[in-house]
Amino acid sequence: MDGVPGLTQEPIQSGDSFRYEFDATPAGTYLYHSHVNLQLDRGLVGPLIIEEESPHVEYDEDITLFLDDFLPTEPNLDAGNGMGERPPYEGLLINGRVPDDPFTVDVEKGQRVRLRFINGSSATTYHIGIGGHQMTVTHADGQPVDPVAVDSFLLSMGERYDVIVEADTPGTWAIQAAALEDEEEVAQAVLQYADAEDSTAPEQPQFDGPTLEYEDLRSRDPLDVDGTPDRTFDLTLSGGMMMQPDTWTIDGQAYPDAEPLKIREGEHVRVKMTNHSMMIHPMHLHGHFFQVGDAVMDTVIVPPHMGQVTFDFVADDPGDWFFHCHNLYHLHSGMAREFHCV
Ligand SMILES: [Cu+2]
Repeated sequence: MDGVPGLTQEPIQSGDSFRYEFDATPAGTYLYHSHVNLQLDRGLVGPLIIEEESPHVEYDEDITLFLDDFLPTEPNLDAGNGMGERPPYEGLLINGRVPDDPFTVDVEKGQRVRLRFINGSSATTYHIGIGGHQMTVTHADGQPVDPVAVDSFLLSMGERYDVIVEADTPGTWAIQAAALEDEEEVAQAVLQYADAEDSTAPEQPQFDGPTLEYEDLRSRDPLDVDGTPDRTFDLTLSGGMMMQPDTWTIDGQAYPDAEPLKIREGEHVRVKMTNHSMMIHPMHLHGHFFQVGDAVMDTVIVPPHMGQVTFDFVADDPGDWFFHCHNLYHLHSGMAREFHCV
C-alpha cells in the first residue's frame, strides 16, 4: 500500500478507483500525496493523523497546521529546478490560507495546545516560530521524543513536528513559517487569545533564540541499531551544476537509470550521505523509520555545502522501498534510489 507507481503499485488511471487498506500503526502525524509526476505541486496532498491511545504529554486541544507552497499554474520541471531556483509560487499557505486571511488558533489563557506541523510543500523549507511563545517539541515525524523546548525549528519537505504551546501570554501572536531561501516570503497563522482585541496586528517571532537541532531529539522508542552495521552505503548527493542544472543524482546516478541498493531482511543498515550541492536535501525513506543520533525519523535534512548525515535502520520489511529527496523537483530530476530488501 506504499503507492509508488511502478514500484509498489500501478498508478490509478483516470476514471479508475483503488482501495488502500492498511493497519493504522504506528500512530503519528503523516501526510499522504500523489507520487506521480509533479501532481504533488498541483495540490494532491493532505494530512493523515493517526491518534495515539495514550500520548506521553497532556494537552487540551489538538490542531494540525499543514504548510504548502501554492502554485497557481501547471508545474514544470524546468521552472522549478536549476541553480537554487524555485517555481513561481503565488503564496505560502497554512491550512490553505494566505497570511492576509490567516487560519486562527483560538486559545484561552492556561490552555495547552498541541500543534502538528506538516510540510506538504514541493520545494520550500520553513523556519518556524511563534511570537511571544516557546514551543515544546514532543514528536518528530510523528514519533514520540522526550519533550524539548525551543524557540524555532526548521521544517523541510515531508518533515513533521508536533509541539505543545502553553498559552500563558495573552495577545494576538503570529505562528510564522518563513521560507528558508527567502525569509521575506512567509506562511502565517494566528494564535488568538479569547480576550485579546482581534484588531491588533499579530506580533511576529524574532527568530533569535535557540533553533531545534536533530541532536536535541531523544526518541522514546529507539531502534535496535547499536553496534556495527551489517551493511553500509556511502552516498554522495549532487546536482544543480552549471553545466547540468536539471540533473540531481545519488552517487552520480540519476533515477530511474540507477542501480538498486540491495539489502537483506534483518540487517542493520547504515547510510551515510554527503551533500556536494548548494541546496538542502530532505531525504526520505519509505516503509521504515531510521535513527539519526538519538532521534527516530523518516525524513532528514542533509545540509548544503558538504553537509553530512548518517542514519541507521533495521531492514525488517522485505520488498522494494523508495528512497528519495522530498524536494519534488529534485526527485523528478533523478535524486532517488530503490532499496531492494530480500
Ligand atoms: Cu533535494
